[in-house]
Amino acid sequence: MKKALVTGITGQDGAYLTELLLDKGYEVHGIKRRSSLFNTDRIDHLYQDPHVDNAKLILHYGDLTDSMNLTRLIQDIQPDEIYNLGAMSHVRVSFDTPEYVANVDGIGTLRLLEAVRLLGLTEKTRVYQASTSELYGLVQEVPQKETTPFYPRSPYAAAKMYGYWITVNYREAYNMYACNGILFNHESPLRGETFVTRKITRAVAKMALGLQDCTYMGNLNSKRDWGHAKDYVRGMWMMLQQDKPEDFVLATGVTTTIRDFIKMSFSYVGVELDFKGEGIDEVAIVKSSKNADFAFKVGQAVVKIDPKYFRPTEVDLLIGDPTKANTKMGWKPEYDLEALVNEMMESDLKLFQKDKYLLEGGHEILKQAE
Ligand code: NDP
Ligand code: GDR
Repeated sequence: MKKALVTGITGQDGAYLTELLLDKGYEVHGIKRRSSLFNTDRIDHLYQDPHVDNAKLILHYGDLTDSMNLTRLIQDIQPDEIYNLGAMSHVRVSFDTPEYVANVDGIGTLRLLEAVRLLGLTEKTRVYQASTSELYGLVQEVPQKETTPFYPRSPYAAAKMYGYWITVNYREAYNMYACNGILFNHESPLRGETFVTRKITRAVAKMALGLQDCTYMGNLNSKRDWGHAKDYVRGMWMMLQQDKPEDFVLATGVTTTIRDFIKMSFSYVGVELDFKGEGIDEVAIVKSSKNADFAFKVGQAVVKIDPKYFRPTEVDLLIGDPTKANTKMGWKPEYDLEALVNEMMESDLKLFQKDKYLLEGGHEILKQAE
């Protein structure tokens, strides 16, 4: 039985990857951070009682800023595969916490690789590093592929750039099986609430159910190549099953503006939008609403701009070329954008239906910052 160690197991990708690895018969060890509230919502459905023999999912407290913790865990677990998914992964927030992001996303990667080396596990343990299309940043070439030059545009991307190169360096210097997955944006119903797709599907669901009138967004012009996280975690696993370690781009090859993602999400609830104005004055207004069960009114301003969501430097266009992953590993995405939007909308409508029942029953619904 293979053993995997997953950092970032409580995140979106950690949850889908854990499900996949357990299905494949792995014993999965995950590092979770201590927090003052439970933070395992995304993997609670996979929980196994550690008091019962043969638990295949084992959680450990830890942190990518703590070398001793990482070294001890790797020594105890002796993993066949490490998936380094842990990161402060929000690009906008990385401008507010640049030093922390460098420590976790950059040096954290080094801590793991060096622990594997110092423990003499370079021949046993394979390492997957969660690299990102944000490395491409300012457009140098489209579509972006493994050979496209990097030009990071945020503290997050700069930290991930260190993670990328230190992974390549440990592969070359110590003959380790270590590889980078350069993954383009991937989303799902488990996506963090403040990333743009989930922010949109949550807001549309709340508005449809009459729980909110309007949402505030940032730059609607940027374009992203969005896939489904389920497809992408399958690609991560495939990268660690090859004969030799290499870096791969995972992407769909289709790019879409934020504005079009908004249109698609509203279309799921039968609403057609009119976009008026430009820049910070842009507003999306309900032009027609076909589904009488939902709370939209013609003329309702549903999306407005708040410059606080703008980034000091933006990544305008991402579109990936997944040819190498397709030809060398046989990877291709099964979901298209419409199927992704539909799944996210369906899930968020269900989620907020609960709030609606609570409200109707006289209970208070608390608001959260987005
Ligand atoms: P999430 O933000 O959903 O999850 C991040 C995970 O990292 C969480 O489990 C979080 O724990 C954990 N984490 C944060 N800080 C630390 C720390 N100091 N020590 C240990 N763990 C920590 O990200 P995703 O699942 O979306 O992404 C997974 C990885 O892939 C990340 O590295 C991300 O940067 C990268 N990536 C993501 C893409 C995407 O589109 N989703 C695309 C390309 C790369 P907690 O739950 O406690 O916050
Ligand atoms: P990104 O994802 O920065 O691509 O990083 P995000 O969903 O945060 O932003 C995508 C684009 O949408 C624009 N945008 C907004 N973004 C957010 N979050 N909130 C808004 O209100 C809003 N309005 C417009 C952004 O400016 C941007 O252009 C994600 C993360 O998962 C990274 O960890 C990962 O590495 C990359 O994808 C690939």
